[in-house]
Amino acid sequence: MTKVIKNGTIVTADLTYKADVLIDSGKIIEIGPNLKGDEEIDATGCYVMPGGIDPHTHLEMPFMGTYSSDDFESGTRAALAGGTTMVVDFALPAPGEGLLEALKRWDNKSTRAHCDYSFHMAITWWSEQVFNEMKQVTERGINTFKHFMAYKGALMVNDDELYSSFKRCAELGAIPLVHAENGDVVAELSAKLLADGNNGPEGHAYSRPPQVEGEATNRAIMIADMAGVPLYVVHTSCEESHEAIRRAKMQGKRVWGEPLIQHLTLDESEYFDKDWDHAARRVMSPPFRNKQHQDSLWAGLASGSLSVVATDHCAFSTEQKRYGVGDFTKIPNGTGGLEDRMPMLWTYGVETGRITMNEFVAVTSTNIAKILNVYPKKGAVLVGADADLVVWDPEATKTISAKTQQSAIDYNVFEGKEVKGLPRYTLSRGVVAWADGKIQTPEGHGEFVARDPGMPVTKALSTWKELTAPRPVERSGIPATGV
Ligand code: DUC
Ligand code: ZN
Ligand code: ZN
Ligand code: ZN
Repeated sequence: MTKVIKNGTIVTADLTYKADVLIDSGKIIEIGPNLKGDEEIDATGCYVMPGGIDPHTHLEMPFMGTYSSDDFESGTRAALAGGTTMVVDFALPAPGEGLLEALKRWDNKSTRAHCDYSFHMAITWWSEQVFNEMKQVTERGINTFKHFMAYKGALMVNDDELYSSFKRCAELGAIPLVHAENGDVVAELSAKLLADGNNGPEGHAYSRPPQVEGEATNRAIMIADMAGVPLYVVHTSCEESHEAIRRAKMQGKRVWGEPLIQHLTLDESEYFDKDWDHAARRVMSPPFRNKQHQDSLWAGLASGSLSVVATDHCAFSTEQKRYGVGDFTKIPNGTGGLEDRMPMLWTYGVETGRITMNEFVAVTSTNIAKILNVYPKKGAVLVGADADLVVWDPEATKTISAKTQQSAIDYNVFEGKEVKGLPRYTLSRGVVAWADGKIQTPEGHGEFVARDPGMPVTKALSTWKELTAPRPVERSGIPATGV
């Protein structure tokens, strides 16, 4: 059975043109005018784009005394509703737990996915076991390792551990990811705020100023450089961090930055809402920033100094947020966004003229597919690629509301926002997965996407090491030692 998407305009990261797309057995088999197939999907008035890839989700994650509320079922349903056809979730070993042990838990949870998925592996502690298991993890098709420079006493790793793990990544051809915030300073500031009686959700923002993020981003970039490995900085939220990434790029380092749709469109005033619940629901790390930081992130997307727009989807209900009444450090950190990332970015980016349609495809799909080494299987409209596609209706509108969302939680941080630009159909490996406001693929349709170790980019990075390798100096006239 073949399927043909007819009368649409194909939009990729570099081209816009009219053509039909013929699909068989989950793959694109032909692109061109007047194609025929057994089944037709009408894309009149629509753009046909690569399905979105969200490389940053936390589904059913044990965190801060609870579990994030969207699991692989509701999370991937939300993804498809918003035009995203692949998510990359973080397998998170408890400190002391083996990586393969944690991976087993993620394998079990992800059997319920409606769309394709992959994992990053988090390094939350360091030992010979972790060193050895990193190789087995890459052999399972996971070529990215995440490091938390914050969450002291829980997930945080220190600089010696960062350097060891980054060097191991370099050996394995894997890429390290960092959550860049100075966890020591955050802990100090939090304690001081609480001691002074500032225990409300706004204390969360005060405890994590842009400087803690800028400092950690700079530090991670320098450590990655010394380890001879590229670096991917998750949730870049401020100019200080963006500046470090820009500078590194200008120096020829392979460093990528990932702003979130939340940081691009919501600002710090949310924390000063009179309603405790309103503010607490928006507590995430890093926190929302002011307009100048937002302008910096938008400029980064337009200029190419920032590469990917993600969500860090980590949804907690109002009830879970209330664990932090009287102590903001106990508010589970995280916000949702999987369903809204693409419509919000289209509305606030493409509709406003801040980014082009082609840049939209680049930052929601193609760039990350290349970084993660799954291009052109994913992130492409090309013959041979997986038919993970979105038929995007630029005229469709809706008002975002918790009442109609797919996410399992009881609110939406974008509540009331009017969006223009929505999926008419989302296809996952050639199967219509979202249509008519409903999920169409069953639980378990999603498959694990293995990613090759031996990233070409990591092999290209030997300059620093060669320039700075220790060389013995031949000396004459060695002074005599003391009497
Ligand atoms: N930040 C969050 O807000 N939630 C999950 C983890 C993180 O780093
Ligand atoms: Zn993080
Ligand atoms: Zn409110
Ligand atoms: Zn995260």
